Amino acid sequence: MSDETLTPIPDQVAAFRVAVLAKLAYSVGKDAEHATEHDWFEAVALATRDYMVDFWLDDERRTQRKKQKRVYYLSLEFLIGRLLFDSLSNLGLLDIARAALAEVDVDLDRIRTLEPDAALGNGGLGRLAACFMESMATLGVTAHGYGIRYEHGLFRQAIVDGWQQEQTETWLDFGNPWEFERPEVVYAVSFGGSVTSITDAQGHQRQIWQPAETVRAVAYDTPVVGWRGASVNALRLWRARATEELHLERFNAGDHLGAVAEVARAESISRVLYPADSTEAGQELRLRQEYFFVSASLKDLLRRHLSQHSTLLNLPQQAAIQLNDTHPSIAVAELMRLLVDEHELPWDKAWELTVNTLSYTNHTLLPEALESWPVSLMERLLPRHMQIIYLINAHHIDALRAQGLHDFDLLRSVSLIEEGNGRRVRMGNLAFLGSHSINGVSALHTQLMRETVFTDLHRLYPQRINNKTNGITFRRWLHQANPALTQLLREHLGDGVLDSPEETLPQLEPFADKAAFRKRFIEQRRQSKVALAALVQERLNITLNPDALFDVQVKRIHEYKRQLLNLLHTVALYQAIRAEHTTEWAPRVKIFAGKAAASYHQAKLIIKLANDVARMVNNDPTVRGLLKVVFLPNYNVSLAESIIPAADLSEQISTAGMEASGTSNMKFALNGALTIGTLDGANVEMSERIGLENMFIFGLTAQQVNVRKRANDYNSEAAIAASPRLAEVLLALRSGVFSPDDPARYVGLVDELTWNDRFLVCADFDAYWDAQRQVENLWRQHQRWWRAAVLNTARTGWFSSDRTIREYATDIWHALE
Ligand code: 26V
Repeated sequence: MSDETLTPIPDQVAAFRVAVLAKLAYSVGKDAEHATEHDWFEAVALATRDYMVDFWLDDERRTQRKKQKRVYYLSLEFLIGRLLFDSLSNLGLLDIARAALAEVDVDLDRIRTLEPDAALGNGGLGRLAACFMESMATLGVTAHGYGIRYEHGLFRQAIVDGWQQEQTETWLDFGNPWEFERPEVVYAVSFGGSVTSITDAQGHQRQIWQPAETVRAVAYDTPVVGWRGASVNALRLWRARATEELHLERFNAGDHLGAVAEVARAESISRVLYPADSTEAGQELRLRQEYFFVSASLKDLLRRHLSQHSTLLNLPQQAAIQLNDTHPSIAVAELMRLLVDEHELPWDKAWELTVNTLSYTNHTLLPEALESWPVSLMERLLPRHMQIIYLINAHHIDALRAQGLHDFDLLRSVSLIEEGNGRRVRMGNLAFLGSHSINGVSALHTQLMRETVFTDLHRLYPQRINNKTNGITFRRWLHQANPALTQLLREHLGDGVLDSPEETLPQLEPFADKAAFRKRFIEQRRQSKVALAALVQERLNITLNPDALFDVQVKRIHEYKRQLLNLLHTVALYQAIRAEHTTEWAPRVKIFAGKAAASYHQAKLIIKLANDVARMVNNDPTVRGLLKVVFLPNYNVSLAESIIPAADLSEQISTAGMEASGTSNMKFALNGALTIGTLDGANVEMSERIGLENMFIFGLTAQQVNVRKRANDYNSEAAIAASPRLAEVLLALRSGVFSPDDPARYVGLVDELTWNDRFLVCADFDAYWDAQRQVENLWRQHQRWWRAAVLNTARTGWFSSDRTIREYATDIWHALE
């Protein structure tokens, strides 16, 4: 985007140029003649950071002076992506920087691409945390993000012979110009050992934890600036270090390897992001990561609180701690431990402060993603916390009995401990009990939380569950990702659209009926499609027709997201195009991208299928250019920024009831893509605002899915028998048409669909096929399509994360004056 100073003021340009050259000389140690492009990137980032620091220090002073309430956002993931344009554009420096660099023959848009894409997250949950950080800074909510400074973010995905291969991600190789290391902000975090009970001088029973192992958590701060420099907050990420550089005693005793191994063991905590977003929980290192960052963060925020207030009794008035999913939910026990054991508060007081300070967001109902830890592991790693959890549980169950609730099934379901094969701690229940607010991320998801995972807890605490429908930051997903559309909106709606899109975007509606405006709208889309086609040509050597319908599904590969349904449709379309020469097919490009968890075999097979189908379709001359299939490797934030503005059709086709919200659905609609989707997650609220007539909604509803599953009355074999088209697709897959090198490759997959179609792919296939024909119908009625596209943009303002954050700040945090 170009910022509001259309002609940058010469003084500011000169000042920026001088600042960059100074950084190049004194921080990078190069002169302009010998600087590499990367040196320039670093110098520009460092100069930009300086602009933020002044605001930042001011804000901190103001927060202290006014004793403003602070929000602490605890998240194991922050999928922030590149920060250069975020920062420049929010500071109003984008055009100034571009002009300043041009004077020294450096192309800002080129050096932008040298910044590594910080992938400290898996997908939606991590990206949401990043959007929230930006919105909190924009709204002037005093906030601190807390997480882990992973040395390696989410793996890089290479596609080798059609299969996903994971490669180590190395975003820190050239250092990180945005962060401030804070060697003086360091906390000891301990594990293991035992707990002894003593009676202190006052005659109080006290529990003393004697840990076996201690690591250090060192802080690294990244400033996050809001739109128009509104305010600057810090993202504080912890790095694990060994307590002593080398365990000297062991080293001196001759155990050289053992000494090094201990260092490695400590530092492995912040080594790598867990790359699974639903399975593979339950590993010790993961629990160590969770406790490590929670403990350091809580100690840090209590220290800050006590430095400003002399008491902890007003903690809930001065601090709100939001738990992003259950990953930080050990915070319930750790805060209790700190308050009771270290600050010597009575248990009941500590519990009241804990509940009133903490709140928890749930992001998934998938049973395999609901965290629980074996009691035995907890006891070994966090013995004092296990005691505290037992105690919380006992108080809780006693209170229920005192209220006359004796129903065994009820008590069992709301307990923190799951009995049965190996006892486990249910982290969802722990987070629920320890929080005053529990929120879902879309209306449907929140309702399903009440009806499924938390039915009984909800009955006991009917006020706690509330909804906060997700949002996205328009600065990144409109201004930065789509400068051409942003410019068009500014021309027609004025600059207010940049500041208050929620109020301003609806004024776009009348333009949907104006042919001249639609023409401009179509032109900007075409530009983005040409740019994406160039990227595809360069990376995959596949030629795309920018006038074809770009049909896009990009997100983590997961069975419930049903990339497979899209691929079955792709194959059906391919067969139809070959067979039905008389039908007029609209040229279409199917674009897929997304990573699969390394251990998720079925998801990896789906990637292979996409590549097999692509190879077959793209090389078949009888397709006559009517269909192309593309799988773009290594989906990340930057790639999303290129793909989303170029999409005509957005695929949001999860099995109803399974996608908590979705956020790419909002990004696509904002950029004017039409959605084909199920009534799932935030699609429901999108359809209420955008209008069913401007979307392609199909398939079973969550309620219908539920009925079929519960009554066990779904028979996919019958669904296949009733759909000759689907049967033909499955037959082709089964017989190896797409895998001549290994004809049996997809037999298992087809069997699964036939006998155990857990995600109701076959049940929805015909409805999906029909919806896709409606897509083509509308696409052919050019002007009607683009009218709907404009209306999608006009009606998506509500999905700004500013709106979401305003709701959190008002209803949960009480943090906006
Ligand atoms: C779970 C686990 C467990 C094993 C280790 C690593 C790991 C990482 C993440 C998760 C939970 C993933 C939950 C999640 O990403 N939910 C998504 O949240 C989005 C933001 O609310 C929402 O839009 C998506 O619909 C939802 O799937």
